[in-house]
Order: sequence, then C-alpha cells, then structure tokens
Amino acid sequence: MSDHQPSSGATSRGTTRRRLPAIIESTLREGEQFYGADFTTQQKLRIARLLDDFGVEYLELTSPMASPRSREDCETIAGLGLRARTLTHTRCTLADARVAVETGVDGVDIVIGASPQLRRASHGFSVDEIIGRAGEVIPFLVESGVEVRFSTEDSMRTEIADLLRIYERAVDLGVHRIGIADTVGVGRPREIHALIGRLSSTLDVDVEFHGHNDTGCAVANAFCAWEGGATHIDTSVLGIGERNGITPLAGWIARVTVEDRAQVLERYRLELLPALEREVASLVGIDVPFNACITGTSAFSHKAGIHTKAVLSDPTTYECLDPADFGLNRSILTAHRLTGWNAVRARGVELGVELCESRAREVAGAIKRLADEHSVDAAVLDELILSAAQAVEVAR
Ligand code: HCA
Ligand code: CU
Repeated sequence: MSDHQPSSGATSRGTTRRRLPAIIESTLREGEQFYGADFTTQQKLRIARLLDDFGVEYLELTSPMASPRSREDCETIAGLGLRARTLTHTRCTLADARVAVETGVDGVDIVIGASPQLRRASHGFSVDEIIGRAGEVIPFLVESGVEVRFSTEDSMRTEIADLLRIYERAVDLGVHRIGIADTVGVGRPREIHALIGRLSSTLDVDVEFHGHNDTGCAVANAFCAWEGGATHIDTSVLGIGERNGITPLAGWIARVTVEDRAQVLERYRLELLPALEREVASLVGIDVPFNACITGTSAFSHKAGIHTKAVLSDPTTYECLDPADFGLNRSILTAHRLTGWNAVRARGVELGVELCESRAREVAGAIKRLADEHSVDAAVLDELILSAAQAVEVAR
C-alpha cells in the first residue's frame, strides 16, 4: 500500500476538482523532429501502443506529406484501432488536408505561422491571406467529418488582435479546437495564462497549448495554460522535439499528479511510465536525464542526514509524489559524509541487524571520516554495520 496518504497534504493540492486537459502526445510528430529521432515503422508502432496503454487521449502523427513512409505509417497507426484518437499534423493547404483525411486519422491539426517573423521568412502571407487559406481548408475538413484543430505557429510573438481575428474566423468555420503554440519557448507563464483565459472566455471552442522548453518553462506554461482554460496539452516522451523540445510527458504527469492524484490514477497507467521513457530514450540514443521528473535516476533518492531521517519516518516530508504510484522505489543514500545515524540504522534493518543509537552513531561517524578522505563504496558501509552488530553480539 502506498505510504503517501492523500490527507497528508503531499498530493492532491487542488481543492476543487476540475477536469484535467486531454494529452495530445506528439512523440510521433514533434518527437520525430528531435535530432536523435529516426524511428522505423516497427518502432513507431511500438511507441504508439505503449502510449495507448499508458492512456494518453490523442496521438499526433507526422504529416503524411513528409515522405512516402510517413504516409504509410500514418495510415497504419490510424488503422490499429487504438483507444487513443489519432491526429495528423499538416500545413494549411487543401492538398495536405486531402491526403491527411485519406490516411484515416480521427483528426487533423492544421498549423500556419502567424508571427511577423514567420509571415516574413516562412510563407510570406499576410494575416488576411492566412484567414483566406483557413476559409478554404477548414470547411473541407469539417465536411470530411474529422476533428479539426487550427493552430497559429509562434502565437506568443503574434499580435493578440491578429490571433483574435484568425481564431474568430476559424471558429465561425467550425473548428473543434484552436491551438496556441509557443514555438520558440519565449512565453511567460502568466502571459500564457492571460492569453488562453482571454481566448477561452471570448470564443466557444476547445483550446490546445503546445509549448517549447527553450527557457525551461514548458511544464509551467502548460500548467498555466490549463489554469487559464486550455482543454488540451501537447507533450512528448522526455520532451523530445525541435531544439530542446516541448513539455515532457513525465513532467506534465508529475505536475498534474500533485494537483489531482485521483483523477490522474483514473486516467493513466502510471506504472508504465518509467519503461516507456527508457524505451524511447534508447530509441533516440540518449539516457533518461538524471533530473527528469519521476523517471530520472535521482528523482526519488534522498541523501542528507536531515532528509533521510525525516523520510524514514514519513516520506511525505520530502516527497510530493509517491514513487510507488509509478512502480518505483525511493533510495536512501547512506555511504557519504552527509549521512546520519538514522539512515545507518535503517540500512542495518535492511541487512537484518538492529543497531542501537550509539552504535549507529559510531558507524555514521566512521563513514563521515572515511568519506572525507575518499568516496565510500556502499559495501564498506554494510561491512561496518555488520561488524558493529557482531561486536554487540560478542559483548553480550
Ligand atoms: C512545427 C511547429 C510546431 C507546431 C505546433 C502546433 C510549433 O514544428 O510544425 O501545431 O500547434 O512549435 O509551433 O511544433
Ligand atoms: Cu513545436
């Protein structure tokens, strides 16, 4: 049983229960744009199934226009009969939209650059021309019966008046969802909260947020987007994507688990997350970063004596998440100069011996002296504990 009780205040901080946003998992679209990603068909199918088992609500797939293989894979994944809805991502052209619908996906995510920078350097269209294109593509998609999302790339550097004009038209044309993309990771959490708040109070439509992590704000920005009214949040496994990527799935899950653990447990099979992240990391040739939320190697390790003492008596003192929810264990590090006698005694119990306080203090003191000279192997600590216990036995 979990030793984190909801009443402890360590989890479920939200007082009112609001529906969490749906996850649009973009490892198979944004993630393919990561420098180390070059997925084979089999690898894409594997990732799609793992994400579906985990419970994400949507899978976003690379545009079928990207390459012949991209098109075939998109068709194959759309035909798997997964629980997650499948989406593909296309430019705002009728030609792309037609092919997207032919792949059999449940929905199409249209994107077009809207900031002055992208209008100038990417496609050269004015805001009126963007609206004109939307007027061609959205009705076609709506009539095709797919779920339609219309997003402005680089929304955070686009004038709000331009965003409003574009989205008002998109909503009139019948889109199901609009998308705000912080394409260069420049958005501030409160600014995103305000923008999404304004859009969701002005327009009767679902709102998606896609945030890049260039300034380390991707999880905070996604969370503020949800607080502002976003109904859908984009993630990728480990955050992989262009440059240093987007909101990482595990970071998002950590954030919302703290907020509303019960709702997260109802939706997602959290115990599948560590293996999913390890597998995607190995497919793209990286390690899971040590500081990844939940799945990083040090995410649940405790070191200083003051911390370990408290964690041993009540883990919620220094953990806002329960590793057991994710099928993980915490680790109490003991063989170092910051150690404390409580941690030494707890290690003794794991080894099957009981040390009294004064013996445990002696061992802790010995470890500190050794560790001041050189790093101490965990086996050395165990030997010290066992010989201290033996000395007690002999003395009896
Ligand atoms: C891209 C850009 C995009 C699109 C996001 C969206 C971004 O690579 O096509 O569709 O909302 O960050 O703007 O990923
Ligand atoms: Cu992106």
